[in-house]
Amino acid sequence: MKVVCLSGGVGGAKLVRGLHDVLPPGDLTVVGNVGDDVEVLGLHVSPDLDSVLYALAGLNDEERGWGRADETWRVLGAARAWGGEDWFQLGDLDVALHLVRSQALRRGDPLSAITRRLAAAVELATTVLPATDDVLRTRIVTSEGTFGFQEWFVGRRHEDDVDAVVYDGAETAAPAPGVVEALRDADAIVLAPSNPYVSLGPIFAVPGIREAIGRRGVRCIAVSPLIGGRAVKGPLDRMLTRMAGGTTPAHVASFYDGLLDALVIDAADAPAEAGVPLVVSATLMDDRAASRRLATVVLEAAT
Ligand code: FO1
Repeated sequence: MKVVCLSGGVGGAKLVRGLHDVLPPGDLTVVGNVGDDVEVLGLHVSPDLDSVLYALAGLNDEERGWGRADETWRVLGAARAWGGEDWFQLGDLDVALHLVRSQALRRGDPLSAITRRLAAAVELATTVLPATDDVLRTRIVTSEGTFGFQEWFVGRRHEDDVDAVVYDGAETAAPAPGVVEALRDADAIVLAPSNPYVSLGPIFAVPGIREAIGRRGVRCIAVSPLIGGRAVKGPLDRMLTRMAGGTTPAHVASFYDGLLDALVIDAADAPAEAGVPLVVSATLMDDRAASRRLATVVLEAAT
């Protein structure tokens, strides 16, 4: 069963890992967000693609939610001592990946080709595609100004209320090679429990991706990123309250605007009415077994 999963970082990567575990090898394609990519110390960092790669390779730090397990921070400390920027924490092991990617980008290789090589280096059967090879950056509009995503999220600890989210470069971006084809050939499409504004929004903003999902003849299932109306991690509940008017399943479903055949919600959000069929399950993925269980529920809803 060929499945395409659109995913952001931390929460999305947990479902991706579950899908990867329960599907036959090679049946999963992940389309990842690049809107929160950032340049730090001259290195190109793709946090969401990296969260997916690290989770699939079993290299991720479960506790922190991003970056690698058994990480050390000596490079960052040394860079700080030389007067370098240290607002965005790059671990020593993590830096290795950014060095390899940045060198290849400078050589002119597309991000999709680089990501394919990185996935091959850790022998992943799952295909990981950036939504686009073009430069697309999420910007956060607040009353204090407009900030790059990481500047707001990490630098300002996502404390400013968000008035709007914009996707710089989206209008002229094209889907990365393989994205539209994977959506066209999929037996099911899954929208991971990622922040709709800043993780899935930038993917939908690439012309051709939402349209390809709209054209599908297969089921499209989303997993709500909220549990009991609260974000498991991050600012989504505040963003939804301010920009969509609430944090019920109906508010989550409204973001996907006619694309969904079902929304998987946590038992803590049921009963509810969302204008789409709801599947009630336990959606907290606090270990690998929970990721597999939720992936199984999603795949049942998708068939
Ligand atoms: N998140 C933080 O809150 N602080 C950091 O210093 C930080 C560094 C970082 C480095 C590499 C990486 O792949 C992710 C990193 N993240 C950090 C997480 C990241 O900002 C967000 O989780 C995602 O961009 C949101 O999807």
